[in-house]
Amino acid sequence: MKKIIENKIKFGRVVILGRPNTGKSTLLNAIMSQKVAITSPMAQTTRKNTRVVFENENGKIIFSDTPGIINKVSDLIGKRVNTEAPKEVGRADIVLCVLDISRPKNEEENKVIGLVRKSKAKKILVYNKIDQAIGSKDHLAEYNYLEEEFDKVISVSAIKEKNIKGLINLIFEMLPEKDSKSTEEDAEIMQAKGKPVIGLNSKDYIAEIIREKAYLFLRKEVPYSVNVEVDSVVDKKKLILIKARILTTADRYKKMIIGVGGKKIKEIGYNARKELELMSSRKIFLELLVEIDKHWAERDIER
Ligand SMILES: Nc1nc2c(ncn2[C@@H]2O[C@H](COP(=O)(O)OP(=O)(O)OP(=O)(O)O)[C@@H](O)[C@H]2O)c(=O)[nH]1
Ligand SMILES: [Mg+2]
Repeated sequence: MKKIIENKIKFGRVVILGRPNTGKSTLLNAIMSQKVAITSPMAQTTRKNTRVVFENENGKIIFSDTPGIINKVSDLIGKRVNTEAPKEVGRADIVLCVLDISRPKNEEENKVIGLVRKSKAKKILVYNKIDQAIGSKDHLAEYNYLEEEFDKVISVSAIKEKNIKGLINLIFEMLPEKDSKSTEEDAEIMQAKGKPVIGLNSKDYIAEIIREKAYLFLRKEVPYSVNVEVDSVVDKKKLILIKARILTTADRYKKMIIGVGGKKIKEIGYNARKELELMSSRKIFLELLVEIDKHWAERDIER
């Protein structure tokens, strides 16, 4: 009983930072126990900051998943994506800096560390992929020196959902007991809008699922040429009819996305449909076209 009285309900903002591919989006999905962000082995899979509300008996947290920051980018989208994480850090109560300790450290980490250093928020260093960081793949010793810049350090496996509860408890412990009315209100507004249970009512979410499958089945630079637009979602009672287009910037990419005899696009469409059916428990018909649109990146920047 005493513990409950002592435990004040807390509200806070937590921003997840890290270089690309460290498992930030996988970690957010593990925290939320559902898929709220797409993931893939390609860098900068996440293109925009994604905010969701986590709630338990200790309070509510607005988590922001950010795209991984890359040191040198020349393309339009990469440049725009690189500006996302810095925008989010200012209002954070806590920043989580996610590291992939199964991969050697290199200078790519420095930009993220620089951003963390500038932040006035409390700081947690998260060693991720401990399931994979074994034997010659254990690079923990290369990252250890960073610990002194952080308030706390924790090891997790986002994919195996190891120590996720420990991380959530640590976050609640570290959240300041300050007046957090605006965070509380923002969390309520987001929850009223139906987040994090984003579903088929969200064209953006469907587009993300399709983009994820394109990332999984396409290689090299092709995924970076891709954007997905969902034109319509119609409930036909027996099934849901979704019309969507994969946009790409060049004819050679379009050919690769379609594949020999349409094999690739079928694979992408099949896997997107299966996932959307599983999520919605409805039958889905997905009409997926590939189109050349040289200017989608410019439009994306203006948004
Ligand atoms: N073995 C292992 N793989 C993981 C773990 N967490 C994430 N991954 C994998 O690492 C890859 C990148 O994961 P993401 O969650 O997309 O990484 P991210 O940091 O969000 O990347 P960007 O959005 O590109 O910045 C995916 O293939 C994940 O399945 C983990 O704990 N263990
Ligand atoms: Mg991501």
